[in-house]
Amino acid sequence: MRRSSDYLRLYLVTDRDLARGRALADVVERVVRAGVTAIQLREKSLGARGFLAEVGQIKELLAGTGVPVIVNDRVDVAIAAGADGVHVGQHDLPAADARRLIGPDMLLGVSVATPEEARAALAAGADYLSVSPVFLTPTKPDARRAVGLEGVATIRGVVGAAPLLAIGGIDARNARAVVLAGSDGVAVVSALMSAPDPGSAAVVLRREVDAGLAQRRSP
Ligand code: TZP
Ligand code: MG
Repeated sequence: MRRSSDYLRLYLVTDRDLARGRALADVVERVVRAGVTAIQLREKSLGARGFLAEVGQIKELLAGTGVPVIVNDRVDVAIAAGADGVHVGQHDLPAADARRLIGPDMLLGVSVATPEEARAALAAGADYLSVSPVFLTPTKPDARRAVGLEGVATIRGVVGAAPLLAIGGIDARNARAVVLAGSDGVAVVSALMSAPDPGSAAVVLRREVDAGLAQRRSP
């Protein structure tokens, strides 16, 4: 289990439909050069073969960077591709089953919205939790009720120092507040995928996160 939460500082969740026609690998390469610390590949319509090929391509692209490649939902694809981790929600394979299948070394992330879900995910072997959704977002219209900054603070209050991420409606205007509320970083889709210049958007977001973390650590 990784103890450091540095890889959660700026976490891109991909959505090829929001990439303004750019190739996914192109966006990933640009944002990683600009300070993104983790990539979650999220593919809701690709079959297993296509998804496997995509994970392989992005892994190759990021080899040697130290930036983990995490697969959304598909534990089988994550294992077959040799990904660095897998991320599951409350309606996916239960965290304990995912942990059993991936073994002790791959990263396991779990989306949570309540203190109970957070405690259960940690007990099941999650390496990090993602508070989801913080704000309402058109990127995931079926997301549950937004928990707000208060939700992030409440979950931080019950998980101690466990690595904590937050997702949903986060951009450069609110990223620092999300970190000040207790998150160790921010996960974004549209703020990077749809940005006219994803590299500069990543620089600004990363600056906001780092400023929030510095402020939280020495108020
Ligand atoms: N899970 C909860 S909200 C969300 C996901 C994948 C979408 C976040 O998208 P955006 O564009 O960063 O608001
Ligand atoms: Mg899911």
